[in-house]
Amino acid sequence: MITLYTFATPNGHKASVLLEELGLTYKVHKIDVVAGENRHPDYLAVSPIGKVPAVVEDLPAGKKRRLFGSGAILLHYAERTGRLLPDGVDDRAEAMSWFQLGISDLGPTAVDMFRFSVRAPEKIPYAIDLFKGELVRCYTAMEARLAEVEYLAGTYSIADIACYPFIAVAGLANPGLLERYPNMKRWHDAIAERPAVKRGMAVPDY
Ligand SMILES: N[C@@H](CCC(=O)N[C@@H](CS)C(=O)NCC(=O)O)C(=O)O
Repeated sequence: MITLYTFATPNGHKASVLLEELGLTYKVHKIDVVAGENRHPDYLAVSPIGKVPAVVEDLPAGKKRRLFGSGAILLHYAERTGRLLPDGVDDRAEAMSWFQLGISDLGPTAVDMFRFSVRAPEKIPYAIDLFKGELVRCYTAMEARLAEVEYLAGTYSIADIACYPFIAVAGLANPGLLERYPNMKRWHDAIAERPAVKRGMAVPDY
């Protein structure tokens, strides 16, 4: 059995969308990061950095396998199932590049933008402008790519799952944003309609 430790956040949703897309059976253990449950020693044994998502999988003979971080979870299950990643060195290289844009650029930049523009007690224009500019770089790159192909890696893959939840939340928080990026909007709307994505984006259901 797979246990997904998660909360209703874009990084958590990457993992639940993936598990739904792959049709894997899993149970959900909600970790309330607002209440600080992610810093409890029991959870730090699962995710040493104390962030969601993480996964623990029961193996034969009482063994367990843990994975923490959305990137590790997406890659692990895509590789193990042989799904949601294109075949062929060139196509896979392109997929990895967009996957990493989601994991290393879009996600952390969006989180920092939220911290500095919403959470910070003192608003620092330099930081807000910096992260806004970095987000625009991500959106501009995705828009140009999606003007050429249907999905980031050509076919639907973990590259899309690595990016979609942060684009979805940005669209909700900034009405009119997606209209400025019509190809990204077309991509977003197509992914939003996927039944597995709808289920994954509703986890945890509290
Ligand atoms: N690199 C990690 C980042 C995970 C992350 O930042 N998770 C956030 C929720 S979206 C979190 O757990 N925040 C709690 C905290 O930072 O204390 C990933 O891709 O999963």
